[in-house]
Amino acid sequence: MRNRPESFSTVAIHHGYDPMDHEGALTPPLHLTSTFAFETAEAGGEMFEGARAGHIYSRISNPTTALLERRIAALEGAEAGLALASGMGAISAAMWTLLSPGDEVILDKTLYGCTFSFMQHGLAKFGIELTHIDLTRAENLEAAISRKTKLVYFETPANPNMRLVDIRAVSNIAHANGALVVVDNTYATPYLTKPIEHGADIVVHSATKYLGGHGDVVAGLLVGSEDLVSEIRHVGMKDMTGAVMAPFNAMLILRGLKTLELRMDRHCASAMSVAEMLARNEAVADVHYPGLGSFAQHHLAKRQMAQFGGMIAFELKGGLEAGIETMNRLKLITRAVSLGDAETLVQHPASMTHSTYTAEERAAHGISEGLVRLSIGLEGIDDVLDDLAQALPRHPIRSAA
Ligand code: 7XF
Repeated sequence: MRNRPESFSTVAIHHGYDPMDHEGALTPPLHLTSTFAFETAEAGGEMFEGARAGHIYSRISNPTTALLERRIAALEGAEAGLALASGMGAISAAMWTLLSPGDEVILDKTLYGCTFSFMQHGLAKFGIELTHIDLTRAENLEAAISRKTKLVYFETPANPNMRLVDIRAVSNIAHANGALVVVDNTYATPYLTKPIEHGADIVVHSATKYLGGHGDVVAGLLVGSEDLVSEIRHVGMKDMTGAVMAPFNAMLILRGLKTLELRMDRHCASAMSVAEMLARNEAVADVHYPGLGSFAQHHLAKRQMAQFGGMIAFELKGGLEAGIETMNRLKLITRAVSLGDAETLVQHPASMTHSTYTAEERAAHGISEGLVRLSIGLEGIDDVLDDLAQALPRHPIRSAA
């Protein structure tokens, strides 16, 4: 017997499925069924009571989504997983389940636009108190946390400005004060960071991104302990949001996971090349990429991430106007929101993904108006570099010295 754990790709390809249990089918069957037959009336009643295992109805569970749930849990190093209709479905189902009026949530300053909006305008409407602090300095949490703090929530790297949060340091402080830690791991994926191993309680994903990987599905996942995930399944997903993942979408995510490691290796290597090229370009004022030595949290990135990811944010010396002009000159790189696809995508957070913030809120939350976001895809790197080079404002390239 092996005495080492299976490698990431092996888990992503095989975990939780034996073809011999399914007439030899190499690919897991797609269970397109809304409901499941009970052998007897008593058996059905027992399943509803929780006294007997089995599938009841596909808003609660389904064999195809259940396989995906086992796989994402194994990849994240968690006890259990849950598949939901979208990343926002995962986030909202978790929050509705875990919070009550009067509770406080402490959040990092920078969050994806609709997450910010859900918290600020959704949760706040129901008497939940939201406190944004700069979690890039864990000591800020020590000062802000109190008995009413139920949960600490952040993204690392954060969308769109790439800020990192030290998961271990924040989790230690949160747990010492009785609060749960929820991490959005969409940018890193479990291939680069496993937040549960650093102390997080729940990890949420927009599986629309790297996990699916092909830009053809909107989906969400979350993982955590058996108890928390079961509660979120039966309260947040089943009753409060109904944000259940369709079995067909689970099949697409299962397919995407098989190549996650290969794709992430390529995304990371190409993003490093692009970040270095941008950092050398005279027209560029700032490049935010955790792999660059100049990145303020480069040391944390090396400690917490296996590689530095496929996302880059940058600002031009010419500011917003130069950024928009550059975006419009791109020929191969596609102007589109979303990320983690085979295609390299470019978007302008202030007017697109983060337009849910007011201009004042963006300023207060560290999202500058001129920021341009790149999701580096899987094309030949020279083609991506050439496209960027022809689109950037014409300035002499800085000498290497
Ligand atoms: O509900 P979705 O599957 O779109 O996921 C929401 C979501 C949650 N967390 C993070 C870190 C995300 O980036 C997203 C979706 N972000 C896309 C983007 O930033 O381009 C959405 C396009 S408006």
